[in-house]
Amino acid sequence: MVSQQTGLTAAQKRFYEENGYLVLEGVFGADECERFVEHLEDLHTGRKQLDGFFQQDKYGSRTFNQHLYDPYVLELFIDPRLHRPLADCFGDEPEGVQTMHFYEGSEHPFHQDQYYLPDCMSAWIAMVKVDENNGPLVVQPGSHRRQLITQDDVPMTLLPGETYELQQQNRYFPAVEQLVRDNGVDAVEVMVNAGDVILFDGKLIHGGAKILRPGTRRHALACHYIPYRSENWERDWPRISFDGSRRVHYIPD
Ligand SMILES: O=C(O)CCC(=O)C(=O)O
Repeated sequence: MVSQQTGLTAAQKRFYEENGYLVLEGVFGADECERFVEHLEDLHTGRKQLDGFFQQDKYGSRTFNQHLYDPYVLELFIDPRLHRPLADCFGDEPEGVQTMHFYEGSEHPFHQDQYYLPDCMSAWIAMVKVDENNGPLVVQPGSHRRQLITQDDVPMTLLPGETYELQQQNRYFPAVEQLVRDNGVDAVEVMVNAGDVILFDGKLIHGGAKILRPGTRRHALACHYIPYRSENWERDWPRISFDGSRRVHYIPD
């Protein structure tokens, strides 16, 4: 059953503004999720070939920006059912900029997506039931209204001999951990069903919770968007509108 084609209700908006995240239930149907999982598993095992397909073993097995070479992922990324909810959160037209498909829970340490992608927010689509067994998202409610750690605070520029992974492990993640403690609010794990979507603010502190049953599949497509008016875009990936049009650079009106 298709729902959430329209915008957020006043209560949903209030919850999102206060907590920095919101679960939209049943946005995608069970059949859609099953077909998508089958597609991803076929690619994973090599039963299906697709030019450009590659998987990274980074925070679990995942793909990066698959929408750039896989029409199936692109279709979900700019699915009309996500359009109004995202526009309501932004107060502006959303443009899709990045996708990550996770085959497994990530156990990704706490972070804020706007450290990497300024101005962004996410629609995280659960393709299977996600609970403590396969590693749900864990969020610190309200942290989007507190400090955002930026690259001015923790420079991305590598020190001599430092790799990106070490920069993250030794400098960025500890800074976020400190902020979690300073914010002093308990983090919550967000359990969802297949077809549910978690919308969350790019300033919200979140990560991948501990996986109780390692090796369990946890198919989820994390979609990242920025507002149309955002001038903060320095990458050469396209900004994709919900009508499918693309632009690479911000061009002032
Ligand atoms: O799916 C996860 O476990 C983590 C996702 C995440 O951190 C993100 O989408 O920014």
